[in-house]
Amino acid sequence: MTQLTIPEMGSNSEAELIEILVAEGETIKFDQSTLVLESEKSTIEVPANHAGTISKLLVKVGDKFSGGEAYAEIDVASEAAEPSEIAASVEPAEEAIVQATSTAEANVEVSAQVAEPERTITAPVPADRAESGVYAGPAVRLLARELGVTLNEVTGSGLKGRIQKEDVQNFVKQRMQGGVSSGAGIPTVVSIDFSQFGPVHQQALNNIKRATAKAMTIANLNVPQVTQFDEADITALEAFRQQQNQEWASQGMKFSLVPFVMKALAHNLRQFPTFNSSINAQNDGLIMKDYVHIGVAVDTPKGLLVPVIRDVDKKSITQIRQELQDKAELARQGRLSLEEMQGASMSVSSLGGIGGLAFTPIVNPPEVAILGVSKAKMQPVWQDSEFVARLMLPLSLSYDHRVIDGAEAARFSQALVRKLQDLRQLLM
Ligand code: CAO
Repeated sequence: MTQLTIPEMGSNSEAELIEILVAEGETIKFDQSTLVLESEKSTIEVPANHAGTISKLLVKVGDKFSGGEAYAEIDVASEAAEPSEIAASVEPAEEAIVQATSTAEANVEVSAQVAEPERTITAPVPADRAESGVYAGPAVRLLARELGVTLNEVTGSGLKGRIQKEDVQNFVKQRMQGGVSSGAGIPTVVSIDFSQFGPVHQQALNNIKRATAKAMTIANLNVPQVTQFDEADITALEAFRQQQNQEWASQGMKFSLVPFVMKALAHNLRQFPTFNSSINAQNDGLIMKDYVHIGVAVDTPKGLLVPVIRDVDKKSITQIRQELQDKAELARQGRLSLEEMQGASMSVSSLGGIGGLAFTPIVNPPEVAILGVSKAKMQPVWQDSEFVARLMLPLSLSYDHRVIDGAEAARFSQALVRKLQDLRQLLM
C-alpha cells in the first residue's frame, strides 16, 4: 500500500480539484490521469505516480492543493508496466489503419492526428489510457465548463476517443437543436474487482481490437438498425461454382462463394441506390455514391479488418476473386494500407466457412447496410407437390432504419436472392 501524491506546483501556487477521473477499486496505470486541478492560470491533469488498484480516495471536488499532498491510497501492482513499456505498446499507425474500417471521414482525421499528435495536456499522459474516464485537454475542459457540458456525455472524435473542442461545440449544437447525441446519458458499465470471485489475469487488447470495439460502440449507439433474414437457393450457383473450380484447377484457381455474392450485391446496389448512400453531416440529406465499392470483413490473427474491393460492379468474378484473395492475405499479414480500407459502399461479412444458422451483423457507418452470409446447407424444400433437396444460403441484411424502410430492405434482399438463384439476372 502506498499513496498517490499531487506533484509540486511551484511556490505560492494553489489549485482546486475540479474533477476526479478514477474511482475506488479501479486499476490504473502509471502516468494515467487521475485528477483535474484548476489553478488561476491553467487546468492540470495529475498523472498517477504509481500503477495499481486504488483502495481509497482521500480527496473530494473543491479541495485545494499546493503540491505534495496525498490524494489516494493505492495497492501497488507488482507487475506494473514501466513507462517505457507503456509507450512501446502503442502503435498509433496501426490504430489509424483499423479505425479506417469504420468511417472514411474518421480516417482522415485519425491519420492526421497520428502524423502530428495534439499536445495540449500539461502533465505527461500515456497515449493508451483513453478507456479510463474522460480524455480531453485543459482547453477543452475549460470550454466544457464554460458551456456547462459534462464531458462524460460527449463522444470524443479524436485519437483514442480524445474529446476535441469541436466535439463539445457539436454536442451543444445537437442539444440546442433537440438532436440525438450519441451515447449521451448512457451509464457506463461498473468496473468490478473480479478477483473477489476467483483467480484472474489481465490480457491487453491490441490496437485493432480496441479500434473495433470503439467503432462498434459508435455504430450501435448511432444507428437504429434492423436485420432482415432471407435464404437463397444456390443449388444451381453451387453446380456452376464447382464446374468453374474444375475448369480453373489447372491454373491453381479456386472460387469460393464470396466473389459471387459480391458480384450479385454490386448489381443490387446499382438497382437500389439508397443502399449505396450515407447520411450527410447535417443529418438532413443523403450523399448518393456513383461508385460501387464493397468491404469484406476478414478474420485475422489480430482481429477484424475490412479491406475494400473497388468498382465491383465493373469487374468479373475472376477479378473479384483474385483481388479478394490478395487483400485478405494482406489483411492477415497486417500489411493493408489505410486507403485499402476506405470508401466502402456496403460491406459483406461471411461466416459461411465456419458455420452457424444466421447472425445480425452491425452496420458500419457511414455505410447504411451490411450483408451477413452464413453457411449454406442442403434442405428439403417444397416444390410443386414434393420435397426436393436444395442447397440454401442464409442471408442477414442489417440496415440503417433512418435511411432504409423495412419494405425497401425486403425488396433489396429478395432481389439479391433472385440474382443468387439465377446468375443470368446479372446480365439484365
Ligand atoms: N456456405 C457454405 N460453405 C461456405 C460458405 C457458405 N456460405 N462460405 C464459404 N464456404 C466454404 C468455402 O467454399 C470453403 O470451402 P472449400 O475450400 O471446400 O471450397 C470454406 O468454406 C472456407 O471458406 P473461407 O471462409 O475460408 O473463405 P471464403 O472465401 O469463403 O471467405 C473471407 C473469405 C475473407 C470472408 C473469410 O476468410 C473470413 O475471414 N471470414 C470471416 C469474416 C468475419 O470474421 N466476419 C465477422 C465480422 S463481425 O465480427
